[in-house]
Amino acid sequence: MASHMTRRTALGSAVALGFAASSLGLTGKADAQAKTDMPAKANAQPPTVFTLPPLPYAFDALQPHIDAKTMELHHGKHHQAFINNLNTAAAEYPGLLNKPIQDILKDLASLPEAVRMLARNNLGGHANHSMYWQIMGKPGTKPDSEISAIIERDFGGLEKLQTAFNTAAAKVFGSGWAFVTVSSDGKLAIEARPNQDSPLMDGKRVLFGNDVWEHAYYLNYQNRRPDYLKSWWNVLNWDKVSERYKQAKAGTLVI
Ligand code: MN3
Repeated sequence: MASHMTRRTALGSAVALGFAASSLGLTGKADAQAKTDMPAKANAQPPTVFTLPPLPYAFDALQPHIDAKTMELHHGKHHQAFINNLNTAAAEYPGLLNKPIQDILKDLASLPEAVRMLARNNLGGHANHSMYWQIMGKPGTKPDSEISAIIERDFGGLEKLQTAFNTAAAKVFGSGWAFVTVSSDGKLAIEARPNQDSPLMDGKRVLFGNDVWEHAYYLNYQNRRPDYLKSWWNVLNWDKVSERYKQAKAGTLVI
């Protein structure tokens, strides 16, 4: 009974968030608001609506490192497809996706088998891409002193991080992602994952990550994934990375 109520309380927060872009990084606050505004009614479950977070910059903002056409298709078609699939699933399986995204992803095993792979791929894809848009931006930012010190401590410096990260990303066979995860005490680690899997699926938090599906780079780089990986560091928004690092340590980083 107690767990049932916990689940109901969680429902309200996910619905209110709708997982819009505005919720990124702000979930702690929105969550608290939702819990006080939305009483847990037994028979009032609005359908979960997933929305595509707007790109926080123009399609051509990352040129020449990532071209405008790639960004337009990647955001407007690939990410949108995850959103469409999730909305179809949310209508077909009422209630199952009505929880904060990070809570669903860390407990995929509890979902019915019919929904599990769908959630793994599409909710994973939604989380990964929402993070990816956020941590990129106009070229030119630099790691601040706090992040620089952490990178020095955990990797021996930025160049070593970049080399290790790019090596992990280059080794992804087929489609997948490379991530830098951040623990609650601020320790960084590199992880590669296949498909749309995410460290969120192990309850971890992602500081930043790079998409190494071919759709992320093929128009410009074709088979030259290493060139994309190298160039991608130019568009990593270090200001955003710092913000996410602080949120991770404060326990407010969501996805
Ligand atoms: Mn992608």
